[in-house]
Amino acid sequence: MDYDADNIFAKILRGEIPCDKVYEDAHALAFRDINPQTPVHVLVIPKGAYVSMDDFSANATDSEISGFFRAVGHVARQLGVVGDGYRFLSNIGGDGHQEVLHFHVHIFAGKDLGRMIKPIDK
Ligand code: DGP
Repeated sequence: MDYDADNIFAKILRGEIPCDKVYEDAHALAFRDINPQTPVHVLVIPKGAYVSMDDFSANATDSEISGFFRAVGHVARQLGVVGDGYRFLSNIGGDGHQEVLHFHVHIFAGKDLGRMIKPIDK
């Protein structure tokens, strides 16, 4: 799938629309989700143009990958959620219900998050 430079996170990266910024460095930008699902719900996105985790893991440089995942860990520590715990998650494609086609991870925290996913029917 081709990267659409007009996706909403690309616009946030270019400063064309605002965000509630939590952290930024050379590799990543973190900001609060517009529709929080948990008391703490932050999105971390790479600065490069990657559609999804699949695209990022296949095509990003080692520097981009290490810089991005170090930033995710830094954001969690900055948010103060490591002690109680948190979840990070990335939706990919149709079954994953990815809405925004710029790779991002969600950081969910601030409450007991329960089971990871709804178990399949037996
Ligand atoms: P998903 O692609 O399904 O992993 O989730 C996309 C998330 O992005 C969803 O939780 C809502 C959030 N979101 C969508 N548009 C905006 C926006 O303009 N600003 C912010 N801060 N979050 C957004």
